[in-house]
Amino acid sequence: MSVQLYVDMFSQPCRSVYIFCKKNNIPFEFKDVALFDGEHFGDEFGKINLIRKVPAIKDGDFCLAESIAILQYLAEKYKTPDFWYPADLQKRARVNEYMSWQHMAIRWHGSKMFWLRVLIPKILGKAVPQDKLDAALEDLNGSLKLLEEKFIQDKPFIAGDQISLADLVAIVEVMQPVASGMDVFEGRPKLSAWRDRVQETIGKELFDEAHEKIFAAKETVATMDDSKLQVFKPKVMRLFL
Ligand SMILES: N[C@@H](CCC(=O)N[C@@H](CS)C(=O)NCC(=O)O)C(=O)O
Repeated sequence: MSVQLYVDMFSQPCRSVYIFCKKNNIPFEFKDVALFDGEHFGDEFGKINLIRKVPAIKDGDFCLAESIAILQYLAEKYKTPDFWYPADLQKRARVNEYMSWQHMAIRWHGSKMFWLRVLIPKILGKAVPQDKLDAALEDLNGSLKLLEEKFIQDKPFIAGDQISLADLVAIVEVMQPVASGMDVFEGRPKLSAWRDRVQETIGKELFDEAHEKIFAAKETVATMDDSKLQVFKPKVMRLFL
């Protein structure tokens, strides 16, 4: 029986799980959960993940949330090539180190940039104040610097010579501000070369397919009915402004 994958491809962690399954020929059933239609608040999804966030999976009777836990579960269940989640204690720890750090760093700062540049102006009907954008940029720059200097260093990939879950988790987050129209690679040759290696290893076709929806997001949001996004307003005001 194949795994049911509950995802919305706007979402970075959904893209990492999707790419991982495709790249490793893990059989799955794609279950689209349209976040902007509030489908994650419905009864059906509530039975899969009470946290009401994507991604989530259902494997037989077993439901699992949280992209990192899902990636680790799939890597172990399907015995994917060792480099994804190395058995070697210290290599695995290096992968875990990145995956533990990224939630409140690249993920938070890259997402915030996307919300401030694409979604919030649409929700509020006006541009975000420049000081908020400047502060968010400073945070994102700080995280990107750490990604380069602490995690990539002079290695081809985060855990060494081969791609791992850490690179996959990293690239989908780095692409989120890019989809808002920012070139985060400009002036960062180390990050650009790493991005090229990760893209090449994943395969450009799969990489582009997984990112198609987020790269169309600016246009999708611009033409979206304003009222549709108002449900996010209280959360946005609390988190980002
Ligand atoms: N830590 C979670 C984060 C999941 C998450 O934040 N998902 C977002 C999309 S990127 C979501 O479902 N948001 C819906 C909401 O907050 O209403 C993971 O890695 O899976």
